[in-house]
Amino acid sequence: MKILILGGDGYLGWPTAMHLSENGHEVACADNYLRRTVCLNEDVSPLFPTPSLPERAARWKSVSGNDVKVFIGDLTQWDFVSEVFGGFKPDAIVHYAEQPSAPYSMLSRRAASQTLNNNLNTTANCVFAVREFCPKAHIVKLGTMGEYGTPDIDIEEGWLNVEHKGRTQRFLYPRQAGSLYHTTKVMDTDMLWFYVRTWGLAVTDLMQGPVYGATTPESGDDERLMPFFNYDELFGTVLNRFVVQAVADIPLTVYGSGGQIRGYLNIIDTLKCVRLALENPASPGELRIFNQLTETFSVKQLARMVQEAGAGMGLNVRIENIVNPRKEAEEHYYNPTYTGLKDLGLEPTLLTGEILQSMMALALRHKGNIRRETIFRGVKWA
Ligand code: USQ
Repeated sequence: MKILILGGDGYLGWPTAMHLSENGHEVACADNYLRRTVCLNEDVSPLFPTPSLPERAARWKSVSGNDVKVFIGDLTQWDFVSEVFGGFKPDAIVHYAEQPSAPYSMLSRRAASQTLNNNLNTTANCVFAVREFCPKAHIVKLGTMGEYGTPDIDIEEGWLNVEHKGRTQRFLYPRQAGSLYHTTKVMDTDMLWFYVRTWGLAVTDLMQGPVYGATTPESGDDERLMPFFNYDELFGTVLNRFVVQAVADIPLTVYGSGGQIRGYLNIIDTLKCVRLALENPASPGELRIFNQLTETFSVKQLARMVQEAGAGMGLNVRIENIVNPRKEAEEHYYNPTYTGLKDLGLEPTLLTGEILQSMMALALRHKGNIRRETIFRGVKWA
């Protein structure tokens, strides 16, 4: 297939580009370097430097022989969107092109506005471009488990049958997001559902939990092919942060009691899930939703696992419960269904001490780059 990755420079975009091209697809990436720009503006940096997208594409070509086409520009601008879609004419689109940080979306009015403008306008432009340039193309959109929040009932895979006064209807499962970033993903889902009903688009919406890891089969140990590995408060997801804190002798920053449960997955499984969704597309007029996680943990469970894996490497990892800067339930029920992707063939890569130790070994190699002042700045929700 010809697959266009929107947000191809990001934490998941670049590894997905390599993975799909290695699996025989023709791949193009579009990105405006939003992540790089915001990191620069907010003075946070990844654990090791990440070459530009054309540099990574050239390196990937030299090691694998696979081409990845690169478009640099802003997908909120229609001229650029029409150049990319009109030029490449994809069979499928993977849409990652969003401001991905919950804390950043809560930082200031400006950051909130940037998150709204970027995330909603890229999704709208993607929908309009599909209609204009490739109406049969399948859109695979990255959503988030955070759209559902932490309801006191089981979380179904996207939809809920509601019986009311003797009649029934299938609705999108109720959403109650926990940050403005997560709210933009709820709005994306609503927008896509509207255009699926109205224009008959084929869409898969992947409700993904926090991802961890940096190494994929395609990157191997070559750090120039690895994604951004952020560990700062704005862009680091919790497990990547804990691994870096462990090697830097910074107490693990467990927010509040640490009873917050989320669904996690290894970056390797993100790639497998996205490929499975692409190779088994939704039908025209269908909004198909999968919950994309492989196991659930509370934050305190993760902290203990990191502590134990660190001990195995001779590290004395400390855990600190700090006042939670976010507004979220710290003790709650959490029981999501996640069978759809396994039914398509996903074999999960579960979290082990060995995986944690390999992440710590990577962090140890770059210990000198760790900027302690970026670990916690206390972006408050309320
Ligand atoms: N947490 C801590 N200590 C930390 C950082 C986080 O206790 O130092 C806690 C948070 O309070 C939260 C949990 O760990 O309860 C997960 O936080 P996170 O920062 O790893 O993830 P989150 O902000 O929810 O967002 C991340 C990604 C986002 C993705 C989402 C999946 O940034 O792109 O959509 O994970 S989910 O959370 O399931 O919606």
